[in-house]
Amino acid sequence: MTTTTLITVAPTGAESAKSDVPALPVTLDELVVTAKECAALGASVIHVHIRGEDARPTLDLGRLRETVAALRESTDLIVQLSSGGAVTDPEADRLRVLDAEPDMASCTMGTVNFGDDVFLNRWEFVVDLHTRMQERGIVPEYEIFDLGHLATLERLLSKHGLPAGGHVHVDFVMGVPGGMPGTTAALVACTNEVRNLPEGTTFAATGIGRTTIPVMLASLSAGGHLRVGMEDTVTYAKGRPVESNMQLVARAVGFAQLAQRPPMTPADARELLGLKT
Ligand code: KMH
Ligand code: ZN
Repeated sequence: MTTTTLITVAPTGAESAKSDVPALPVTLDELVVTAKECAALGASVIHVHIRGEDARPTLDLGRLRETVAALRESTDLIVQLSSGGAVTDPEADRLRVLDAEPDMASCTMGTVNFGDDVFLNRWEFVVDLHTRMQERGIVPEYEIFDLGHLATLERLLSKHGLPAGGHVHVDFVMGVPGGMPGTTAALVACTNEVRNLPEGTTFAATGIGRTTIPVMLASLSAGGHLRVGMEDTVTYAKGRPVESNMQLVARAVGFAQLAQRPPMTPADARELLGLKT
């Protein structure tokens, strides 16, 4: 089992409105301040969705490039752009995210019902994303919303080869209404399936909403890593809205320390994930 915990912060997402969640970082300045503070607490990766002037989700390439540059300039976090975007984003815009040349990008392994919406990830699109990332040396984080997505990943790797850097890292996104539940049983089912992936494959997990804490504890006890942040969690405890992403990262760091697997440094995370240093 790894002796340290890779902590990813997903500070913004594409689902919450700033008007509903005022603490959500939506401007570049808010994002940079959040990134610096989360890095100081122990995060090593930042999973980024950006917003436009109107605080609504956007995949505008110029803004994405500016964001990648600003995060690199002000932190040593690994910059992972979301290629998932919002459920309404067209495939071409999602592929264009790679032109912003992040260290990593998310790569979702299949279609899933997403609340009242559908998060569409056709096989041909998944192959296109994976192949373009291989060509450009962008390291994927494979997003797994359901058990079948791990079977899709096995198929993808056997037909189209390993990702850039050669290391496979997956993130179980649990508790989405329409995806797998955020339970220990579901996480164990996923870890059993991970055994069919290349040796050394690592996993992180995040639980949406009220599944945040059970998933965090299950992942740590199973030797996994953590993703936390306001993309996934806007309620800290019953009746208590999350005050900041730092509050969520601090809680994750506390749990990781209790598990005697303190936060991994960005340098160690780069090595683990097969990123060029
Ligand atoms: N916003 C969701 C529809 C990702 O970032 O790659 C997709 C998502 C996954 O958040
Ligand atoms: Zn995301």
